[in-house]
Amino acid sequence: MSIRLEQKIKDFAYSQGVDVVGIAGPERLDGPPSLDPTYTMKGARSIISLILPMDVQAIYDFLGKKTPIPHWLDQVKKNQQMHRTCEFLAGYIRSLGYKAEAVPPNSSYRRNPYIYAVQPSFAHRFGAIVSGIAGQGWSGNVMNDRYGASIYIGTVVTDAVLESDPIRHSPRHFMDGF
Ligand code: B12
Repeated sequence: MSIRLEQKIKDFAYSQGVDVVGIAGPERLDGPPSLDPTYTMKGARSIISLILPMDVQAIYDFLGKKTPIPHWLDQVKKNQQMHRTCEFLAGYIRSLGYKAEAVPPNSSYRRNPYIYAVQPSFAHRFGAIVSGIAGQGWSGNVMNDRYGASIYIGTVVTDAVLESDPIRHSPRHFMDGF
């Protein structure tokens, strides 16, 4: 039996050390401008959303005023790892005959006449929600079952029409349940 494209994509991401991966197809991407994958790549129809956990002890050390450095280093390391993984995953999808691009985890903004505007090329938080791997939290950040809100998110866009993963929780799951 041949392996489905969605499963191949997930298996590749798992092989890169990312254990939370979700997929959203075209019907999930009809939303606010920052959920539009075609800003990143013309013809994009689906997205793959990935999650890496933060080093939680480093957050305790930061908030406990012990030292901020481990959290800063973790942030740099995980963003780089996420960017690299998304670039590799996009390359893998291209090797299967589709178009694909990685969205940078951070510092990628839409062109705007106001030079300090921070409207992202793609909102990773919206992407994680519509891919079924995260839900809205009170802080504005999104939360995942396994890692809570202490996560970094990455996104790959592709012109492949992929089947969406199920949305497991109601929109208020983390707001009412935590
Ligand atoms: C701009 C930005 C910042 C700016 C914020 C400036 C500002 N005043 O808004 C600054 C530099 C301050 C910042 C800081 C941090 N950021 Co930041 N940031 C971004 C960035 C680049 C764009 C976010 C954005 O504006 N999106 C546009 C809006 C329209 O969409 P959105 O906010 O993503 O969508 C959500 C909200 O709009 C929300 N929402 C809309 N309406 C309403 C109404 C209510 C009531 C509620 C509750 C929510 C809500 O729903 C959407 C889905 O969650 C993203 C990367 C990206 N490209 O997505 C990272 C990102 C959001 N940041 C992230 C992180 C981790 C951080 C930090 C924790 C980093 C750190 N270690 O210090 C801090 C702290 C943030 C905090 N206090 O919560 C993560 C969030 C992970 C998560 N768990 O959600 C992201 C996704 C980066 C990543 N690749 O993982 N960030």
